[in-house]
Amino acid sequence: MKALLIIDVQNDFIPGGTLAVKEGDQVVPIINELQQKFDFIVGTQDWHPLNHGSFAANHPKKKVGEFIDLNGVQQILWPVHCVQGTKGAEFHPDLKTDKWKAVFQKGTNPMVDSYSGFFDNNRMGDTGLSTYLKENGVREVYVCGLATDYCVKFTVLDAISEGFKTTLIADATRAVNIQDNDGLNAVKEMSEAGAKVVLTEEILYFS
Ligand code: VGL
Ligand code: ZN
Repeated sequence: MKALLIIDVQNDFIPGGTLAVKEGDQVVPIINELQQKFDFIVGTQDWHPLNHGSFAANHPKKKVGEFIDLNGVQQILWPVHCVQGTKGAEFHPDLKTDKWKAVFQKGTNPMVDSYSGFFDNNRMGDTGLSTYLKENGVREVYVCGLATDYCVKFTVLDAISEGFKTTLIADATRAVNIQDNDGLNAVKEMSEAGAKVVLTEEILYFS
């Protein structure tokens, strides 16, 4: 069985949010259409406590975009975003969620960031997503959402390493692009790691 993984389509990653991804809102109608083609859909949600170690605000004298060592892992510092229970952490109001089987929350441990929907950045914490998919007979995953160069990328790389046949739906993602080409480089990296890269129209018209 194939599953659609919808990564972090949350208000803080949409223009107007605290960690706005340029054109992040444009993936919403695309992902809504894609959902018609899948019977097994799972969402992920960046879900940080206010004291999360990835927030620049929690490190005196440090600024957004600077790097720190967070418990042995190099960590870029972000603005406060997707705090548990806030509007910014909610899914985009137009995103359809009625068919979703489950939501996996990540980034809940203040000591380590978690870009991937599967594992923490130090690979210690496991959200349970891999086991859940396997228990439900899922062998193939299609990944979309935000952001191409962080949570989508690391979810795709972990999906491959967990043995799933993995497809990136490239036009159903947008990148943070701290450097201009981060999104493109991320797509290249996912492709080189073994992900198939497709466009939404291929799925809508040929599956
Ligand atoms: C994300 C940065 C920090 C993402 C989450 O969803 O791509 N990026 N936290
Ligand atoms: Zn985050």
